[in-house]
Amino acid sequence: MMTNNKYVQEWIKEMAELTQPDNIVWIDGSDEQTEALRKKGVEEGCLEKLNEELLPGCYLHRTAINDVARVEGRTFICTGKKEDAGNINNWMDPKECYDKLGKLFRGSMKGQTMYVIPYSMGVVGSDFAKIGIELTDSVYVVLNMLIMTRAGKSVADALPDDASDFVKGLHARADLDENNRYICHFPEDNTIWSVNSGYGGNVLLGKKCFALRIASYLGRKEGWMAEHMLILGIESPDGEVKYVCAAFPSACGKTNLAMLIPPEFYRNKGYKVWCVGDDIAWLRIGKDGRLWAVNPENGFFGVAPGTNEHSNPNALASTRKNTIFTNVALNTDNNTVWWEGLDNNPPEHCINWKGEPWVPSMYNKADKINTSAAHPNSRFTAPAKNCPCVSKEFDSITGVPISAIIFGGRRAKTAPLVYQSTSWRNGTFVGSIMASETTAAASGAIGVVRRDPMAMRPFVGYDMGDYWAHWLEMGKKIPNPPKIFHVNWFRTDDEGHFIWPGFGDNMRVLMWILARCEGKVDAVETPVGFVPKAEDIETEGLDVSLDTIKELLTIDRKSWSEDIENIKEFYKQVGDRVPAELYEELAALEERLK
Ligand code: OXD
Ligand code: MN
Repeated sequence: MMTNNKYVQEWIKEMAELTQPDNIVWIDGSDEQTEALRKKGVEEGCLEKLNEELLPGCYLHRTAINDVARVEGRTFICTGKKEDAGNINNWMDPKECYDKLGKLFRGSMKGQTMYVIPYSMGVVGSDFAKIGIELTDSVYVVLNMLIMTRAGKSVADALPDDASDFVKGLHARADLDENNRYICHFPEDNTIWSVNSGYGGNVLLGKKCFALRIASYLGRKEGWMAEHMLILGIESPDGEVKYVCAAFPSACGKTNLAMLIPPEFYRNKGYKVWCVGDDIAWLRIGKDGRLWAVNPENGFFGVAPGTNEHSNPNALASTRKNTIFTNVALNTDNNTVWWEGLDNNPPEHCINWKGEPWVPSMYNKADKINTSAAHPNSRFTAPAKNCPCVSKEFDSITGVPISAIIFGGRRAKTAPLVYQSTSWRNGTFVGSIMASETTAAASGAIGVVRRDPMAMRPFVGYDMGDYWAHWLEMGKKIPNPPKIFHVNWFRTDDEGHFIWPGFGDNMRVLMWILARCEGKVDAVETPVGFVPKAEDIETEGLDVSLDTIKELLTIDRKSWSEDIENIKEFYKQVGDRVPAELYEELAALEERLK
């Protein structure tokens, strides 16, 4: 045992009695142990070593074909009272769930090793940091957790002997049976049980399960916030850095925005962008009355397809060493990796994500999942310190002060390029009505609106209405709160083409947002909030006309009015804990749109 903490010892003993591993190994975080585990992974066949010259320290892993994404339908919040989990979450009675999953865990580690991973979300020693322990039978999970979190002996040492408030995570692959796959959270016991999956978001328990679902519950209890947000800093030529957080639904480009490269116009002036985080922010009120943020993670678990020299050179650079790739294609000519959208040269000899030989002619846009070389949700797990634009404050124990919170969605018509809410309360409303439209996927309707409040729909560990109430409550407590904005990079013209160039040019919108925070620029009042005057969006070096900017900033009253009906239905679905203040905001918006 690496600790004298008797709560840890007893819990591990109990879990070992349940799962019956042949032996138990503590993860110490040393290079020697990590290297030995990589070798073991290769021997066992769960990892393939990639070209050491081109991709030093990099490995490829393939999950089971039926196990390639988070499974929201099999994710449960197990609170004593069903109402506390709310209508948006799946709920199971805790006792029933422990019994049901106990049967699946029983004996599941026979013949295997149980790894004990002590890890910290946040820098050890920071007021933000929280400790968890994950028990797993998967070497792949261990190696990913060593990248995604601060893990090992230093964390075990930091856990006081009498602490019982660590997060207890148990994971077993079992039979990878999708019909018995469960990702269950017991916020009242600080516990997470995950069984029958080997895919990242379901099994790297520090990430979505702890840092969002359990942490959001703790944040409400303790007066802070756990959010699905990137954190980035914009450095001006005089060296001052201002920070913003942004929440977008999954697969809407958070990693790209977090690592953006400023347009040449700004680069020449000396502006820089620094990445603090690409997925999760923990926010606390600082002594100075501002809201401060840390990224509790230590790596990036990014979507590979679409990542390239143009879309995100910093992310690509982050994956060139000590990275684990999951479900991408293997180029067998040189033992490197490839994915759709990396470049226009698919390898001639390649093994696809399913482990089968693949040639470029197999690709069929209408059936991406079955015909692409890399799975559309294939991933890289890369250390944050690999990122060329990682912030100097990445390891700061105080975090960074936040000037603006930015919500965003993928809307063809409804939302303008950017608008500013009129208050924290109105901003909370803006977050609560966040939505994205489905894209041209292989199956399913195009343009269906999915409401995804604060991008937290799958990640709030309690009732959504209570979560909104917590936002409103926080607003009353923060003396100097960030301003709240909404952006939409995805507005299209009548032919369905994107109007805004996106990527690095999104910085032009961020600059308007910062100017608003500093009171340096006027805005136009509209029914939904403040929008920029078209000429205040910097277009130097951009091939977009003033008329196009005007179009991007128009408020389409008809589509907003239609949206109101959808919002009302959604609020009804969330249920009777929706705060009255948000209904008032909704009524006021409806009135202004008339
Ligand atoms: C993620 C997600 O993997 O949001 O970050 O799905
Ligand atoms: Mn995410």
